[in-house]
Amino acid sequence: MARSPQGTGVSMPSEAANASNFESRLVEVNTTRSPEVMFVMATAQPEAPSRILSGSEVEALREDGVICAPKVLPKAWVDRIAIGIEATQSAPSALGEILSMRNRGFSADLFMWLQNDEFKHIVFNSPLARLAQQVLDSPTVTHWYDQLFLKEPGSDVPTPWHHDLTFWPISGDQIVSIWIPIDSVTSESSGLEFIRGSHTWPNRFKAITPDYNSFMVNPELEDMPDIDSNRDKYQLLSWDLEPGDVLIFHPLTVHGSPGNSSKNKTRRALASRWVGADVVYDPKPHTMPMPANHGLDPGDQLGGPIFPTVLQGG
Ligand SMILES: O=C(O)CCC(=O)C(=O)O
Repeated sequence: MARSPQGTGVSMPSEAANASNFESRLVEVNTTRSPEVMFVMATAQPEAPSRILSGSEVEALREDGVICAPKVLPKAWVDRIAIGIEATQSAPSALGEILSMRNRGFSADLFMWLQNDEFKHIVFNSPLARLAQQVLDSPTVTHWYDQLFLKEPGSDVPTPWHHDLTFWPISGDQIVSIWIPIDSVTSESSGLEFIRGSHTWPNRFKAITPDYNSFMVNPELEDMPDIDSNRDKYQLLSWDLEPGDVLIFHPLTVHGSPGNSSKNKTRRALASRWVGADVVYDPKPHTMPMPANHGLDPGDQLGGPIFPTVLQGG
């Protein structure tokens, strides 16, 4: 399946207006409900997953930088995420409007839990915090942010090869993403692909978004190599998934996905991102702007009402 070519020579639309719009809209995210969030933090009771991860799954994540964990999320939570996505789709945030390319069947949104009670409930009470806890090796489990990736049937929007850490104004080792499909997913319907072991590479690549947002591109970082023209040189991992299965991956594991070439299968997915106690706020140029009023200074441990610590010490 053809993807947009990556790497040196890719022509990235230089859209200064789009970029500054991107920055200003993210800080507009509604953070006025902080006192309420502090209360929910104090009463959070995350459920257990359908099963705990096996020792070999945790070990494979450490070795490969990604695992597929089948049958870990109870159906009730998958259904709840679907309800949240529907609400986000009918009332996207200002940022969601910017990130989505609806005319090409692609919708995205970020920090949905700050706007949407369904996602708030998912952050504080779903099994996601406990799943993260199993792999973070940290006394605390803190929610970083949530993100929607939806590709309608026929969407020609690939997710370019990238790793996540260079998008983010944080640093530390204890960071994990859980990617949760709401629909069954195959490579035809935009299944994610990962390069096995790439989380150990020393490279730090430019952050390329699906809309090639120029705000995010740090000229000091490396271009992603042209993976699609050299697929036989890499160990690529991908899985067919059913609702209830999740992918768990390291923030430096290189990954991407093609457009959705299926004729009738929408591909809805929630990326739920979590950090442990060693992760600090580390603002850098060309990284994702943060919602206003997070209250953190450079070097502060990630936490507070915008980045709630959902599990403390077990
Ligand atoms: O769903 C996708 O296509 C991209 C997901 C992704 O890149 C991520 O969750 O980091």
